[in-house]
Amino acid sequence: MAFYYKEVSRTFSEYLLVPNLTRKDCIPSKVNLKTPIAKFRKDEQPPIEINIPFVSAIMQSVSDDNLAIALSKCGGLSFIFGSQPIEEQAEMVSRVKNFKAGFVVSNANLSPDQTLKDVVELKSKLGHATIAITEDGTLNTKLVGIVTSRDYRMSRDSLDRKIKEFMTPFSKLIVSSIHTSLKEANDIIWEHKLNCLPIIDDQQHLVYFVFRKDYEDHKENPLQLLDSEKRYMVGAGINTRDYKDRVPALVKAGVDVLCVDSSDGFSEWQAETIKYIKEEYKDTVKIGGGNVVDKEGFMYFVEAGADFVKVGIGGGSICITRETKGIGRGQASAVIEVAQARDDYFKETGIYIPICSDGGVVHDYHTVLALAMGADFIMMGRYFARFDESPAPKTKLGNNYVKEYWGEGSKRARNWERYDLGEGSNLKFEEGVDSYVPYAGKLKDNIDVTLSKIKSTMCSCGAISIKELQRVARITIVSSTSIVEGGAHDVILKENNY
Ligand code: RVP
Repeated sequence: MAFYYKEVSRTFSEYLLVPNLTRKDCIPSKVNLKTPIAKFRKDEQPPIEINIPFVSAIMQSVSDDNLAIALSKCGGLSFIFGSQPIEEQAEMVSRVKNFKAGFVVSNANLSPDQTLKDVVELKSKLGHATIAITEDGTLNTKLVGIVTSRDYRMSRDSLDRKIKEFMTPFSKLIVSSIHTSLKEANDIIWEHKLNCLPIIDDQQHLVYFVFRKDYEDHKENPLQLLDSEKRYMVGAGINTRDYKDRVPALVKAGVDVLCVDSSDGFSEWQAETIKYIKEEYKDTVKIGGGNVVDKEGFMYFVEAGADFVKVGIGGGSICITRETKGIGRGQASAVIEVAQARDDYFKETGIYIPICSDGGVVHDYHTVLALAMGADFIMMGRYFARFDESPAPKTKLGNNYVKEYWGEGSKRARNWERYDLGEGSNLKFEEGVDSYVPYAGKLKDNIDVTLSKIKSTMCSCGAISIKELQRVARITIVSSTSIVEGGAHDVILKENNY
């Protein structure tokens, strides 16, 4: 006879946190959200920690190098999507690792024989006020000047005026060499009252600009996630088919952590993949696996040698696995059971294996619930797809801007490896949809708001760290009637609320 769970399968919206006493020293500015993402022993420092408990989903519409840089700047980590050719994924990883905070590669470049009209057009297309003028308008030739809005007057200058007549020529520019550090560049900017400093190589090619505003920006990111060489940290997704080729390329590109990406990860293929990587690279490569929804799945990964385990089947906003295959489990129930298994294993062995709650976060408070229920960190797709930095196209739907967001199990992504049951390279049916999500602006602005909410909730629960929250949280199930009570009710809402 089949096994029947005694408990109902539940999701985050069915729970609430009950406040504890808030001590006077328990204030949002004291909350520390640092959290481990790879296995460690009791009394040892975790080998990798992230500064905020958020990672971005292994999805084409979410995690490319651009989003990875933006998220790492804020203290989180992206897992660059694996459903792309090996070289392209490795190239994305390497772009994150080689990104120099504060150093910007100029994409607004013209030649001296072009005109003010070209300047105006480029400025309105890209939104940049500083344009590099090079011999042939590309970065492959010498820098011969720059143009900023101080160099021309729209009210007087004719649009066909040649750039060479009004640019600030190279001879009058203050420039610096590629060996300049960000701190030195900033000192030069201040000393000479510049808005930007061109950084050139020994052939006078423009390598970067350093802008005054970017330095300030850099200082505003105290939580940025850096490796020991002060490079941004980044993760990447892999599959159970081409890992023998993909992993070496990603490692060479400098990836910090890997994750085997699968909708249902409780499989011999995943164990084989993780064991192979651990044998090849020992502990120099950190690798997580998933997804699982119960203790058995978690323990299977533990035995395979996983550094972290990802939890969740069917809860993703674009995921229809539960509808198509009838498998899965409410995200809250899955996290609660796996967290218990992790704690039991830690008690028995002194080895702590972090768990990641993946998918199904709809409201910001769901993230605090996931943490309180035992997740060490949280993977989100829909949340990040909405931002400027995600690779998803932005478009207008009716009167509103939206971003496209498609599942890895959709026809659009064609990521058959994620759903592979050992039988070949095609997607027989879809497990994900193609959709829109409301456009929400810059990643940092949104993360700041979400983090403020999390910290505030944690203070109400009397906790200033994730571990403390997990120890002291009191969680209650809510009835469907009390869920109604939790929103605005029995009032006539004015327009533009929320
Ligand atoms: P969400 O944050 O709710 O949008 O969920 C994102 C998660 O959904 C991903 O991290 C992944 O586990 C899962 N996913 C991605 N594609 C699909 C699918 O097509 N079914 N599901």
